[in-house]
Amino acid sequence: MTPTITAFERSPDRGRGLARDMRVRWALEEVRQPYEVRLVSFAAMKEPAHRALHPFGQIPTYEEGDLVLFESGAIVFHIAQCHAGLLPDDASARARAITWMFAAVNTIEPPILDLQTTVLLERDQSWYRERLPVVENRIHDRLGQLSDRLGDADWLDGGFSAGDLMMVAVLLRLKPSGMLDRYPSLSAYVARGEARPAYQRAFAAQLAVFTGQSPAGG
Ligand code: GTB
Repeated sequence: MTPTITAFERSPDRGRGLARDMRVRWALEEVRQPYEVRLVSFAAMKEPAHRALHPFGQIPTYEEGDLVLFESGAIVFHIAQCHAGLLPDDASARARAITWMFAAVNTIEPPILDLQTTVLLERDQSWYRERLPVVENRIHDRLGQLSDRLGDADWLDGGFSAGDLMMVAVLLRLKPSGMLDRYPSLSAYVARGEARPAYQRAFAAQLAVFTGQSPAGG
C-alpha cells in the first residue's frame, strides 16, 4: 500500500529541505518506496482533521492503511523496519544504528533547536547577546564530540544506516549558520549524505513543492 505523508503547503525554508518531511522523503527514497504527499497549510494543521493524525498539529505525518504515525524519527524507524536497506540485519549492529537515530533527535537536535528559537524569537531580549554564545557553545560541544567519534569514517557505524540519515538531516539544520565549517569531517559527512541519489530525489521533490514545478524525471 502506498503511504501518504504530509508536508508544508508553503515551507518557511523556501524548499531548502530543512523541514522534517525531508527526512521521511529521504528514507522512503532510500528504500525505493513510492509515496503520496498531502500538502497542508499552517491553518489546516491546527484543524481537527489534521489533529486526529498529529496531536500537536504539525507535519510530517505518515498514513499507511489503518496505520497513522507522527514524529519524523518514529516514521523513519518504521520505514527502516519494514524495508531492507536502512538497518543492518545483525541484531547488535541494528541496535547501534537505532541508538544513533535517538542520538540525532535526543542529543544533537535539542541544542540546535535551542539556537533556532533563540535567533528567531529572542533577538529583542536584553539578554540575547549574552545568551547566544552560551547556546552556540553547547552545540560546539556536541559537534566536537560527534566529530571525534566519526573520525575518518564515512558513516557512524559501518555502512550507511537510518542512524546516519537522521544525523545528517539534523546537522543540515546548521548549514545556514556556518557552524559546521569548523568540523571538516562532519562537513564531509553531511556532504556524503547530501550526495546520495535518494537524498537528491527527496530534495528535488520537496523543492518542487516550493517552485511549483515537477521534479526532473518525476
Ligand atoms: N518532533 C517532531 C518531528 O520530528 O516530527 C517535530 C515536528 C515539527 O516541528 N514540525 C514542524 C511544524 O509542523 C515542521 S518541521 N511546524 C508547524 C507548527 O508547529 O505549527 C520544523 C521546521 C520548520 C521550518 C524550518 N525552516 O523554515 O527552516 C525548519 C524546520
